[in-house]
Order: sequence, then structure tokens, then C-alpha cells
Amino acid sequence: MTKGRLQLSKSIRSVCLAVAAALPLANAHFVLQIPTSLGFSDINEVQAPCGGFDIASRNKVTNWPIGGYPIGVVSTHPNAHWQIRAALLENTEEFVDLIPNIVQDGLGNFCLTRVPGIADWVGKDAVLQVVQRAVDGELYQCAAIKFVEGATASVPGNCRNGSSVVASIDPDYTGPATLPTGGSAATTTTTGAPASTSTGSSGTNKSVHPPMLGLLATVIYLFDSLFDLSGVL
Ligand SMILES: [Cu+2]
Repeated sequence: MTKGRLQLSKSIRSVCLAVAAALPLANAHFVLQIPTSLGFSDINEVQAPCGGFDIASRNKVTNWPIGGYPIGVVSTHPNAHWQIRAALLENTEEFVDLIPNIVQDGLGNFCLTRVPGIADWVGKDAVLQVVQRAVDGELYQCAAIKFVEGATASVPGNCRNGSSVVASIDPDYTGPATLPTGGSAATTTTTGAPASTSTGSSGTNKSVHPPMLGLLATVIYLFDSLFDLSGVL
């Protein structure tokens, strides 16, 4: 490695290396742990769409109930912006948001307990893409998935939140994603009991129009603030 390259690399990595020492995954920007990813490469994670891995790889396919499946990551970046998307394998040019974008503070484990599937895609080969935008720019990890009928999947014990992790829906999000009923699903609770909120109506996913999102994010944020989640965050 040349001196110039080394210095560039050092400056890019300085922030996440500073905190990586405290985490089991040294040097990693972020690692998708749940569901099983297509693979992780620290160096190639900046490459869209899947961090350097073949988007068509189907070595381990996760069945993803429409009712929701957990996403668990470990991040070494303190201020991260997350985009959770999926594409059909037959059309990997077109990713669709599964939930509104998430903003997250804090380091370490981060768990979204209940990310809904796309009912129209049941039975088709699909790819989950998790995009993190943070200090190192955009980073990518993918997983081979297939949406299936069914209620919310259980959350494994290793899908959890670091003690300092706080997350909420990005108030600037204006995209088309639907929000799961009982909005706390899109935030960071790891218990299996995301109580219904004022946003809940039916058991199906609810379309949220852009003007609603700011209010909704506020509601969810307040909702979470009202409850003592210190034991599960
Ligand atoms: Cu990094």
C-alpha cells in the first residue's frame, strides 16, 4: 500500500476505528447479522448494491413473513441513517422501501424487530438491502429472502440494542414506504409486545402519506419516551 493510499485510508477509517476497539467486530463499518447476509467485506461495503457480493446469490434464503421479520445489525458508527429496502431478483434495478428511513444514534447492536414484507411479492425470489449512510458514506449489505404468508416472526435473542442506541423514523422521509401498525415496530424495542398506539387501526400495513410522517414520527418518539424501555434498548 502506498503512503498516499495509506493516509487516505486512515482518514476514512479514523472515526469508526476509534470506536471499533470497543466492539467485537474490529474495523467493521456495519455488519448485517439478521437475516443471514450474502456476505460481509469491510473493504467492499461501500459498493452498491450489496457490498461487493453477487446480488443473485441464493446460498441461504430467509423466508420473510408478510407480518414482519427482524433485522439486526452491529454498527461502529455513532450517527447513522438507515434505509431498509427490497427488490425482486428479476428486477434488481428497482428497490422498494420496506419501512420509512430510520435515524439512529449510539453504537453497537441495533435491532428492528418487525420489518413488514411485501404481500404482492409472496413466493418470489427477492433481495433485502440494508443501506447505512454515516461518516464513511453509504454502505451496503444484502440478504437473499423470499416473502411468505404469515404473522410476525419471532425475534432471536441476538437481535438487540446497545445500551446507548436510540432510533426513530427520519422526520425528513418523504418516500412511499408503509409503516407497520403499532408504530413502535419501526423503532428499537426488542420485546415481543409493541403495544398498539394511536396510529394503529387494522391488522394490516397502513399507508402513510408524506405530510403524516413528521407527526407520526413525533408520536412514535413520544410514545417510546413515555415508556421505560431501558431494559430492552
Ligand atoms: Cu466505517
